[in-house]
Amino acid sequence: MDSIQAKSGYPKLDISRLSSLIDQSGWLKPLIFETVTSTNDIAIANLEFLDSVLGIVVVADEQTAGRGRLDRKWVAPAGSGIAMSIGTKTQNFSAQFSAVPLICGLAVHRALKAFGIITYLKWPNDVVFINPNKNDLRKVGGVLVQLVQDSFVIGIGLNVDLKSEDLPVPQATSLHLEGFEVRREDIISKVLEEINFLQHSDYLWIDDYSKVCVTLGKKISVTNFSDQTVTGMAQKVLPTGALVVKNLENLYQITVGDIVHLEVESS
Ligand code: BT5
Repeated sequence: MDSIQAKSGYPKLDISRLSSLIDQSGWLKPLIFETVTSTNDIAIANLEFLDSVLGIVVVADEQTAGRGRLDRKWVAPAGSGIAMSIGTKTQNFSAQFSAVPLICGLAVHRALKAFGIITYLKWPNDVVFINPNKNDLRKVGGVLVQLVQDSFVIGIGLNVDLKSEDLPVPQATSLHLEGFEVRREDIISKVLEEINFLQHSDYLWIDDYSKVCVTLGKKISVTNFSDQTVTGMAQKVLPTGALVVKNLENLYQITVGDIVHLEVESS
């Protein structure tokens, strides 16, 4: 399987190796595909497995309709990165829905750190590198969590081998472009291990999340679904996952929205 090239020129997933790595995790049923619309869609269609297993994980080489939040798109050529979705009952998670994207972003951060790769988190769900020369953020991954009846479907996208000519947006990057070469199967396995650890434990995720969250301490502007914009200082993250933003008039708890950092990043 390893030697076969995906149609984009990126290597295909090594399905037998990936299956055996996932089997070792002991709690997940793997569903691995060449092409799907969105791994979240396939996970949602297979949630009935959760009557007999603790979790399912859907992995695909290619998504034809990968999704971000708010109907945005997640775009990546076949084989260039990780597209995976985990389905698990909400009762397996000690945190509530609005905190799950943050915890899973932290799981990606922790998994990459195990390979010597230091990433940061932009509230709520972006996994980023800080470019020390230009003081800007480059997005390497994102998390999309859906609540479907009594289950969470946790979608994770990560650019691994993506080359510069295939970048979907200028502010994107990949592990390869940042100088790291790691096999996708190994990263997937580590991310699953971290999610399993974080979902069950009483681990105080907020402290660790806050240490790597580039949004905290920054002057930001955030726009919610109703197009209301709040500008202020991002102060802290609450156990609900909400971001506390303070300005001269008020203290706001933001649970959903897009953040614009109004100052340059410090490295
Ligand atoms: C996210 O949304 O960042 C969540 C992305 C989750 C993708 C995974 S892949 C597996 C699973 N199945 C799915 O269908 N989805 C999940 P958001 O914060 O809304 O960011 C979306 C924005 O990121 C887009 O509007 C683009 O600007 C940018 N973008 C799209 N593709 C990208 C990529 N490959 N790398 C970096 N940025 C990208």
